Amino acid sequence: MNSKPHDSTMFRAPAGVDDQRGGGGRSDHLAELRRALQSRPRTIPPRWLYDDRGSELFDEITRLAEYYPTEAEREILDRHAAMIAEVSGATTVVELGSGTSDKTRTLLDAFVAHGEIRRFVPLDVSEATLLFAAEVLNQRYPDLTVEPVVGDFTRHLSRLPDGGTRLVAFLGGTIGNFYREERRAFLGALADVLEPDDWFLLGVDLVKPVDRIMAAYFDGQGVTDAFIRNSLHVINRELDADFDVGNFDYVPMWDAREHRVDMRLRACEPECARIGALDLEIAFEPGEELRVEISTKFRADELTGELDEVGFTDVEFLTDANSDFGLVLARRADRK
Ligand code: AVJ
Repeated sequence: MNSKPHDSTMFRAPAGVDDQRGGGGRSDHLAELRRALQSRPRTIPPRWLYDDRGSELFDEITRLAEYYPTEAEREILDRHAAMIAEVSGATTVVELGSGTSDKTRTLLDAFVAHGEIRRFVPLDVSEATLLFAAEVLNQRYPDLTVEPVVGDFTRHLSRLPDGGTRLVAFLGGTIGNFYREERRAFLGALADVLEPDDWFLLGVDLVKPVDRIMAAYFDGQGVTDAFIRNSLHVINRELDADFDVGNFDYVPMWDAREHRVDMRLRACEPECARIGALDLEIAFEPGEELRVEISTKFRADELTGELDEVGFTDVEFLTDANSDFGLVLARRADRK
């Protein structure tokens, strides 16, 4: 990558900022959205959920009484972070996705106390988020090198820096957003960039009685409804579109075969939406649906099998007292 003109002494310029050759630029996202809107059922890729308002709404979701995953994962991390630091002996911790959460701090506190960590690498699509995270973390952990990488974890895992023993954390259950094939591709790509004896720490929501799951995605205050609906506001604003956001109902469904929540928007009245930036018009019949997000729930044995298939080994499944959520620690197997 080209050097930036104003490297700060506090942190290096994030890798990847000047490098759009690997894809992941706006035109990729537009092409992806066009395909998604024209497929059946029509879909919207989850990236369109997260503008500033979307991030705020998701934050609000994590504080809802019905939304159990955040607390459950925190409980597991509180209990096991020290063991994870010790067993892995990682000298570099990588976090895919957000970089300033208190979960990151729980993890880093344990690694710093253990004494082997040298470097923290947050990977995120937002350069602003990364620079803020780097600054906060540099204050809290003066002996740690914070080396942010701008990138999309579905495309830019090759941007992760080499060296030492690495532990890659992918928390929060975000992997539940992937379809089966996307998940396999992601896990395979991650296994491919890791060296034998590097580690993977993965947060996953677990299969449980459906009423508890659905309560978490159909909360009484309508926060999840607003969060899913916000994707249309984002597309309207960023892509010169004219979706009539109020013409859609939020309908979360449980897909028992794939054990996942399927979050859709359903058109009430006929609608013809125009997306200026795509030069595309889409007609909705009343009742026609737009799938915005899925949230897959996992069984320990199935996930262990998937990890094993792509090249992870020694899979250890940690759960909270209620067995609501899983934190999976796995090691990259030796290459044969
Ligand atoms: C951020 C993907 C883990 O699937 O539970 C929460 C997103 N969507 N409520 C999840 C979400 C609606 C969340 N993840």
